[in-house]
Amino acid sequence: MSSGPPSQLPADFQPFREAIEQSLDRYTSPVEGCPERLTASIRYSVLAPGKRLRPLLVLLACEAVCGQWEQALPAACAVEFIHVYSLIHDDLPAMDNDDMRRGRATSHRQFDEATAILAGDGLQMLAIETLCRDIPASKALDCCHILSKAAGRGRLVGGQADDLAAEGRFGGVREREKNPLEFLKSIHKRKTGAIIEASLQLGGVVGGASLDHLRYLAQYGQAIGLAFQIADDCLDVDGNIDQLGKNTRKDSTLGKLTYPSLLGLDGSRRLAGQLVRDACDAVAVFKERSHHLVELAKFVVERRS
Ligand code: GRG
Repeated sequence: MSSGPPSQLPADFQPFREAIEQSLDRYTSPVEGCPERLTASIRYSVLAPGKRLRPLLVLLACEAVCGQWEQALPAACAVEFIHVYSLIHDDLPAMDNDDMRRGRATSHRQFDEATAILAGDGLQMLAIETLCRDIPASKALDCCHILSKAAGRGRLVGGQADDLAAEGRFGGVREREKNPLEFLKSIHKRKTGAIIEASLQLGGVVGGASLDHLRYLAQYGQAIGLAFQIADDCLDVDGNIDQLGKNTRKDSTLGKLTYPSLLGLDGSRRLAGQLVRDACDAVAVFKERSHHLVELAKFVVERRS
């Protein structure tokens, strides 16, 4: 284990990362009936340089519960497909209206809006198709349930809707005025946290985790999900556009409710640090096998991109 918190992932993550990249490439290769332009747009967004945080979490959770992490690759890709769809749709003019993502033009800028919408739609179904086909039948139903629930109206989509409402859009009542910190937590628990928590659960299920072990993984996921969002808010304030590959200072420009706006930068970073310690405590039960999860938790708050 490295002594200090890593700002880049250590070299021993390389085998996981390579396996993820190869699998993403394979799963997004052309299929009959999918127009070339749609395949190109899907591959453009999926194969763009992302951190692969969520697929890594799937593999590391599987490893922590003594599973064979290679068997969790379909679930790792499925969760990345959902994540990428959410980024493509979030960037659309009707949502965040962004022109840069992962250091490149956003999908609707590179292609067009209809293509970007369809790429996102295609990725949602590719996620479910991948789980149904490539996870053993005894575990596929649980995996589909976990991922579809996390990506659904009560979590990812609901959190996104409330986030828009907080900006006074989506016909929004300004709930944020009543208890801003609780409102912010509730949005991010759904919008960011749910998919991160689901990643841990998917890895656990594929690895054959007991119910107790699934609970510890979920606790780790909830803590780093929130820490990740806090770090993201901080990077919007003090991050560098070249390192991040996306526009910064958007939140403050839009007057968005964020952790730094409520707790200040130092207070936000302190809270993120505490959450990382909570996450590491939750997986201490896995002893040496939690080593990579601990490294990744540190990376989540120390990253500069
Ligand atoms: C459209 C239903 C729907 C939801 C969109 C993903 C999302 C919800 C919004 C993106 C805006 C945002 C800042 C979300 C919070 C943090 C987040 C998900 C950041 C992006 O994830 P990273 O940093 O991205 O892991 P990479 O590109 O590295 O995979």
